[in-house]
Amino acid sequence: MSRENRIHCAALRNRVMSAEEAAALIPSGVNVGMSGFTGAGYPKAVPSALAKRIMDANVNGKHFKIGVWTGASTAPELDGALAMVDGIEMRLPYQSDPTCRKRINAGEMEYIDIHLSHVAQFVWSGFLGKLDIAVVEVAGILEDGRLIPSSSVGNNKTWLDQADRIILEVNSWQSAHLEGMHDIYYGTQLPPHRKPIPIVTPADRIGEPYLRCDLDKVIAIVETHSPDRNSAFSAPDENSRLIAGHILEFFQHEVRKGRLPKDLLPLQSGVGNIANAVMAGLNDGPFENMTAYTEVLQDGMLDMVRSGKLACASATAFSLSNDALARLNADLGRYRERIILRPQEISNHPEVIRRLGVIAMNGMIEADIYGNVNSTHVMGSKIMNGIGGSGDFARNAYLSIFMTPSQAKNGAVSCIVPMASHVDHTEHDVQVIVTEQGLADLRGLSPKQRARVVIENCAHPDFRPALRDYYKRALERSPGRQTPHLLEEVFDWHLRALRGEPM
Ligand code: 0RQ
Repeated sequence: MSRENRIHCAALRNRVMSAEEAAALIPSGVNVGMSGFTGAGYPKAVPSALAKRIMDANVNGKHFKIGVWTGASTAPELDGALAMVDGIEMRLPYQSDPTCRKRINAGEMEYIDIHLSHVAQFVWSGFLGKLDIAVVEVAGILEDGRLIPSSSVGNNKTWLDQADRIILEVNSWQSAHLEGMHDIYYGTQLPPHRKPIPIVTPADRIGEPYLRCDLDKVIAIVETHSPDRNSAFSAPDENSRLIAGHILEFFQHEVRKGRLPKDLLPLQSGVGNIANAVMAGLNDGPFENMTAYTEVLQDGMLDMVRSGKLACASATAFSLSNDALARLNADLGRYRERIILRPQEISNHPEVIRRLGVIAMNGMIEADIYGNVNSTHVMGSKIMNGIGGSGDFARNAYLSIFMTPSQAKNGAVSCIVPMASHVDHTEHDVQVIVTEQGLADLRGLSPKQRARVVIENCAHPDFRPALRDYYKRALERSPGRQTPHLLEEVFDWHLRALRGEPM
């Protein structure tokens, strides 16, 4: 992408400055709403300049920290840089940065893990305190001051609306052809004034292609020319291929039974390699004319748009490898007709997800034999990333599927356990569990019936005998119980793993 003038608003031209000058306008102690969602559309220059400033302040013995609110995960230039200098007091709502994760688990950074669809309304309602400053990347500024959104929308509408002061990063690396792809809905209200969100198919556009911005609040504009994170996906491994295969077979079965239409229902797909592999499987599979109502659009889904398998994809962000991005940019005009990027309170809106009948497919850390799912914590107390949108989708989906390899840590850890060490999605919101071993369809099963199917279909053969033994003894102890457990040993599995022994 060439460097070009993307600032067409004459009134804002005199607010252009360097990243260092803009960072100097952010004082310690403020809450900053930054753009960025799964490595796309985050500010590339101001956070790093601010990190440098924080480091200098720390050297001089000053305590400089800010609250960082985003759409979801960002990149080393934002989360990484600020966490490295211990500059984040409070982080929300989803992160996946290794340094952030370390700081959170060391008690050096507070972290609030909330459903992605809730963030905007929490801020509108004032539950999170005052939003002082917005730092938002855009692809350009129109003559009248409206903003062309970047490769993610996330919470940007809310940040621009709610913050007292605004810093814009105008990134000429982002394709100018993004213009027109977004659908920013300005009709959301707080109760008791809420109206229905008028989306009845994933392709519906209900808003406008630009972000509105009060020009009087803009205190700085920084021009950048820097790429998004664009991490490569690994080629689907054997486990991912098997998981994708089980899901495809299950969909075909559901279509034969008349429980899913032959073009399926709108797909939601979580982050990571397994989710990407499932999309690759669907791209090679028998279904045509599918749609997606999701939050992240990864390589696999982009390939499905390209092949025509996916008629339309609605999301809030891209999360692409460099190769996929090159394919997108080479033909963005064509993709723009079939891809819509929306604010995350709409991409993840429970009302819309329920109405459309979304098929939700998300990764997990572990599930227990009764179908409770842990998406966020390792061994019950260490945060991995966060719940992200998985709760928004799983709770409201027509079909909610969770997937994981049956084992982690080179076979030392079973991802099917007697009792999940932390629960993000209860048995009531989990309908299908899939591992490379097989698929457990839990719909219509009681807890005791579920336990048998989860152990026999999903657990790794190395752990199956111990799980059978646990369940058998729990049942013998209390045959009449709704959900039999041996409370005195239920976390022995995790305790063994914490001691470095095989579970
Ligand atoms: O850690 O890399 O240190 O070894 O967890 O595991 O197998 O690489 O799986 O990348 O698909 O992530 C749930 C974290 C899975 C993700 C989670 C360890 C494992 C490894 C990652 P190491 P994998 P994935 C839309 C939806 C919540 C948010 C969500 C996630 C690391 O899917 O963040 O769904 N989901 N959002 O070794 C101990 C176990 C383990 C384990 C895995 N049982 N015990 N460690 N690991 N299982 C997107 C957004 O909302 C933005």
